[in-house]
Amino acid sequence: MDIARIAVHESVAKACPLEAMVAALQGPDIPVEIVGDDAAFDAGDCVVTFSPRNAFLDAAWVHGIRAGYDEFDVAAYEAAGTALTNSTGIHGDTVPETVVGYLTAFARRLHVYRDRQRDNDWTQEPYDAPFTLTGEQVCVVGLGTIGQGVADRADALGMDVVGVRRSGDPTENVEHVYTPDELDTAVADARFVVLCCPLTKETDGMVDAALLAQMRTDSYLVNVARGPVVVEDALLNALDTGTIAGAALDAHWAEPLPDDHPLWDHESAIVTPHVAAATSRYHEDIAALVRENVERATRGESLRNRVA
Ligand code: NDP
Ligand code: 7N6
Repeated sequence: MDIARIAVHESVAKACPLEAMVAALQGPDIPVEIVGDDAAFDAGDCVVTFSPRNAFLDAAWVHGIRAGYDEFDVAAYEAAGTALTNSTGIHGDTVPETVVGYLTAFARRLHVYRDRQRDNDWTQEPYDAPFTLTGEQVCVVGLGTIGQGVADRADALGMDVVGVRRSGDPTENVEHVYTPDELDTAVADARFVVLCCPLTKETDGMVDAALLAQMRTDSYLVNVARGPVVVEDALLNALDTGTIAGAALDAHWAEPLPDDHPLWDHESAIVTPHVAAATSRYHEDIAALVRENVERATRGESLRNRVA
């Protein structure tokens, strides 16, 4: 594959400044330019993008700057012979650190005190509300780059770590690995269930009313995966009725989360605007992946992170 141009689609601005991405991708040989929705592509193009567009199918290769590629039509890429790569592998610190933040907030009640601080309110939580992460069980659903990072940190905090992955393969710092058909059992004893899996036809709606009912009433759900992995009404009902104790959501059913969405005002929910992976060096991490693959393409080698 001979790459003659790297086209940075304007949707990249959803994750990082376009100019920073262009600068990070600059090399001696291949021109890098920003393109909009009116651009045309050909077999010399590598497109770097946040969102899919039909016109990208005319390029040689499209790089999605997210780990999740659920918005891309993989079959169309395969039919067109256009390579599609994703950005898994770069979120092993950012997202897990955010998850540790959610877990710590719930255990030490930090989200409650931040709310009260706005009203100069000194009220302390009931004696039996705070707990320590140490000794609590976390179930990590999806044990790839992000799930492994969560498991490593949870283990270091003295938590009891179980997890779920398709293969069921043993995983470092995870005491017991379940397969997806054992999800009910996997979540049953956990104080925290952390979703770190991709959105696929298997995971769409995976966390439904029945699964939430399997969880402990004092447990917390964390979703850093994709909104539709969780059934929206089922979660809202579970929070309202005390089926579970709370939830932290970075990934939502509609983004931005609508102004009038009940989650905004739910005191047992932590809502973040899909920023679990945000960092001031996101453009550099993406550019390193793209540059490595440009070199591979030049040498006629297979692309890293190729998903179509
Ligand atoms: P990886 O591909 O490294 O890991 C995915 C993991 O999910 C694998 O362990 C895989 O199992 C597991 N998995 C797949 N299907 C299922 C299933 N049905 N049940 C349980 N586990 C399953 O991906 P990443 O860790 O890089 O990212 C995971 C997802 O997180 C992304 O697809 C994206 O949707 C989301 N994400 C969100 C971010 C945010 O900002 N909130 C940032 C980055 C990613 P196996 O190992 O057996 O194949
Ligand atoms: C953008 C990260 C992913 O799948 O959802 C995340 O990688 C987006 C900063």
